Amino acid sequence: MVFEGIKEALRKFLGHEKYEEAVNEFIRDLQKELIKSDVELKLVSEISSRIKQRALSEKPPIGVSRKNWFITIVYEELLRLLGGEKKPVVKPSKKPWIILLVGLQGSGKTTTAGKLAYFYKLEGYKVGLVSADTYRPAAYEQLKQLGEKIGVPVYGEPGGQDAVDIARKGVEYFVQRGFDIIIVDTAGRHHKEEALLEEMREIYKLINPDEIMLVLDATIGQQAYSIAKKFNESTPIGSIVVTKLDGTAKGGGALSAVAATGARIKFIGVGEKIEDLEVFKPQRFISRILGLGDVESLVESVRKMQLEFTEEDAKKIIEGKLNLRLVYKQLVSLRKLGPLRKVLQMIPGFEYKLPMEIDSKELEKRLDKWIAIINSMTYEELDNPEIIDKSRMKRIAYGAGVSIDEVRELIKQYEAMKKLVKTLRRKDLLKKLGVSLPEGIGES
Ligand SMILES: Nc1nc2c(ncn2[C@@H]2O[C@H](COP(=O)(O)OP(=O)(O)OP(=O)(O)O)[C@@H](O)[C@H]2O)c(=O)[nH]1
Ligand SMILES: [Mg+2]
Repeated sequence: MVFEGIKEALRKFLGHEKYEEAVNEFIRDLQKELIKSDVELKLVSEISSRIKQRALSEKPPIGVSRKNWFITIVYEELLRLLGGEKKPVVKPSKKPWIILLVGLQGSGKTTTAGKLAYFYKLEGYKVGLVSADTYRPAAYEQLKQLGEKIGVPVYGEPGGQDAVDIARKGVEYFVQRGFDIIIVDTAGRHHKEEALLEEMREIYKLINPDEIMLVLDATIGQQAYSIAKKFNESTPIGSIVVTKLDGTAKGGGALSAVAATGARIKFIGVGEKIEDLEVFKPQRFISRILGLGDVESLVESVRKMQLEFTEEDAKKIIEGKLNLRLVYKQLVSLRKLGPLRKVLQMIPGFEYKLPMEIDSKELEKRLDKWIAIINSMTYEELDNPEIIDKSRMKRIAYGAGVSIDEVRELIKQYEAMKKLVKTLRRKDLLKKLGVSLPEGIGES
């Protein structure tokens, strides 16, 4: 698997004690891994300096621990390398849709033509295949056999010489018969690249395809970048298929071809069989190489940080069922409302109790710290704060980027808060404050 070592690097990062050192070490490991899997050197240096710059200068959003923030940055930058967030569109936007497959010799064009035909057929499209390869002796036979296996008609001229003419006639043939998708396989068997590119250009001009797909062999290494660039200069590449990603750790070159063309990887080939084609999902791919099952949803939650403090939560607090999760939600909701002083002033009965000298900025800072601290606790710790011993405190403090004393302080505050709620209940103060209690609560 490509980028296999990134997982290990991230694991190391998470166990590290000092943030800056951890970042630097992770970046070194990442560079090694990207180079090992043939990502182009310029891209390697670009991505590492971006990650470093962001990790050391950007501040995590409120409520996000530095560790999680860092993972988010790595995720986003890897995603950028692969062309960004947008999912590839595999559904043709018109009919007929003509796909021209291009690529070097042996890259997997013919195999991919068959796989694509099968994929689209299963999606309910009427698909035709055209063999415009007059160089490989048995090219037409190869495609015809594939077509027969999946019940897709193949146009070709055994022994034909003029690839450009065959391509034109093949497309015409299927268009006249009302086919939805027409896939044109071309030759890669040129000794000189220039002649190959020229033939491709001619076919391109004549059949006017809706999509040019570049087929890239994952094992090709660093050259992938320049090959993709060259193809793109001669005919505008619309999408990329990376083949043979099964069983190679060196797909980085092919994956970084995206950066050379601006085209998106649409499919990946993961085996020799006709069904071994996958729609490429960059998000899932990156989650997989980061080895954190659920990076996607982590990133999602880091971005949103939308926690609503519900009425039910309020009821729980009044009932004395206060726990750190509730405190957390409350803190985050509070912070989302805006400047603290204003917020406090909106609470009836509170305005005159606010001493003038209170430094709301200072308070805000403290709240932000608390949020970060709670954020680096485990669910178990949130539910039973009493299990938080010295070594847990140390871990939490590191994750939140605060001192151990600050963690201890929060827990103390929490205990005090819990006691206060109990007192309020007992003394029936809540009623006086205008908070109506649910039936049977607050009488104890
Ligand atoms: N493991 C693996 N093998 C593949 C994949 N795609 C293609 N191949 C193999 O790669 C070899 C070349 O595939 P072709 O489809 O003939 O390549 P081509 O680009 O059409 O080659 P030319 O027509 O000579 O330019 C064949 O042995 C395929 O079985 C893949 O995703 N995984
Ligand atoms: Mg072929």
